Amino acid sequence: MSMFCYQCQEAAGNKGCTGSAGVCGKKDETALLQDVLIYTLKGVSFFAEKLETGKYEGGLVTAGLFKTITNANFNDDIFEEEITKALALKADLRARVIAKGIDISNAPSAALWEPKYVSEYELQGTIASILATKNEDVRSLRELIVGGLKGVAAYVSHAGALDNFNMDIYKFMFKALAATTDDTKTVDELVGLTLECGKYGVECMALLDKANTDAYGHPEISEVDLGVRKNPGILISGHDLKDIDELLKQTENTGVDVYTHSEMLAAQYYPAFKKYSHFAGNYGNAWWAQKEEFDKFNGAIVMTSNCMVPPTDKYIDRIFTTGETGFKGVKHIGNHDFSEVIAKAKTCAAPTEIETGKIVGGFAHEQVFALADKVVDAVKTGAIKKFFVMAGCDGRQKSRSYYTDFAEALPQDTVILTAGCAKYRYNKLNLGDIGGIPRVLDAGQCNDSYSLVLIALKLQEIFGLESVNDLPIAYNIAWYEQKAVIVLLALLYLGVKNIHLGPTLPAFLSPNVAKVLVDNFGIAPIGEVGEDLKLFMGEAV
Ligand code: FSO
Ligand code: SF4
Repeated sequence: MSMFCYQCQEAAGNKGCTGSAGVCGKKDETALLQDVLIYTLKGVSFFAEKLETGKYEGGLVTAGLFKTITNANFNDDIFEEEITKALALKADLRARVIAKGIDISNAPSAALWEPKYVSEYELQGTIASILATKNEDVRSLRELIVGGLKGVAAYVSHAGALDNFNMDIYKFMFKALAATTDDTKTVDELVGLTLECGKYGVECMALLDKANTDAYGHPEISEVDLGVRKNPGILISGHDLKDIDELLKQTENTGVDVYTHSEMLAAQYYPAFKKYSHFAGNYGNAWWAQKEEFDKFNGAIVMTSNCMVPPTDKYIDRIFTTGETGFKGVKHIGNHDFSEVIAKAKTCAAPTEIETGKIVGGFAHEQVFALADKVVDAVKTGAIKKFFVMAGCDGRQKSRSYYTDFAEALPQDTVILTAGCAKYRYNKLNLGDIGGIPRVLDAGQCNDSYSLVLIALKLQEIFGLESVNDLPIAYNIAWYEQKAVIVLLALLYLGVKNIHLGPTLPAFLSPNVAKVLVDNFGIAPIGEVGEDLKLFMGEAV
């Protein structure tokens, strides 16, 4: 049995990664264990759905789903441990379901699997494989749902780190995961469940937004330095704000500066973090350039979530993981105790400068609402003709230069609304401003796409429009991993139409499922910059 994975945009040949390793560096054995973990969590969910369950069950499913997101965890030992934990929970839930006299005669193999030894885990790979679902439309919808749930899990996990939970989201996870094992579900039912997943996408982004802003205040317009200072540094990447909060506290007065990387750039916009004088700027670019940039950073590096690239020998001894992130041989930090990271940083040279200058961000919902009059005036006077939501992810494929070219080609009377690491394709260009409103408004991380939704809904209200689709907003979204899947499903759930998705449509969309999305939501792939621009600006192509 060899791996088969097609969950991200870089799936080999836009079909799927097979053989000994995926494009992301995930090894065959790891991929099989991930499949078996998901399979086991489906079994857990089959029983959990039938019971009054709590935080433990939801937390375990969330953690497991998050660990299997692209570029989150590459450590086989961790996956074996997670499967063992999930099996123990499953046995317990099963006993509780039986004790209640609930009929389980329709239990799927995922619920009934009870291996005795860890050595049996990998052997289950064939049965747990995505390819075990033979009907390609059913498989496609199942994977769309599981992908969306992984995105939900990531956001729920970051909210949970700040003690924010929502049992309804956990319950939906159980229901949806269990449904992906149910062979009686029709394609229509699975389409319905996919849209319901979008509803919980909105809920989990709202939950995380509340968690982040309650704890750290509302993001505000901020200038972020791209250069370096003279002290040794710690570079923190990923999405977890609780981690950077603790790191900033623990590094105070240590002579070590803290820099953000990739998605952690958004931390620079929060009042609670801006107050620290040792909080330096943002170093580097989107996740995929990390091998070279981490080498040049010289100091300690903390990965709080995906996207992690398998580290090179040049920095493997100074990189650390937290949360659900992991890599064999890389020290994992538990309980937010960063003392080892700080000790390591003190032995390192200061970062090598790779860029200079500043960028501006912090345009999350409250900040944009504060500017609403200015923005509305600009729209009314025609100074702003159109907004382009260009949120999502960046990736290493050359074809992603489309997004830089597209941003550069946009007319001067347009504004880009962005969130996620997709912005690194254009956030350092000099695109100017419109009457003081920057032409790139960065709301923050991919989950802060929620802010973009709130901004759109606010504009709809101000302009008294019936539908969010009547606004002068176009959607040209770049995707890479499963968090982008849940952001997309959330937008579809909110009724947003005509989203362009690139650089390629997901490999896991079968032709029929892709057709459903095209026919009902007007989803379209990207084309050539000039033609796409004409299409978006409403000019004849
Ligand atoms: Fe990027 Fe990676 Fe935020 Fe993703 S760093 S690609 S959608 O994990 O999470 O945007
Ligand atoms: Fe391939 Fe993406 Fe799966 Fe990695 S996560 S194995 S690159 S499809």
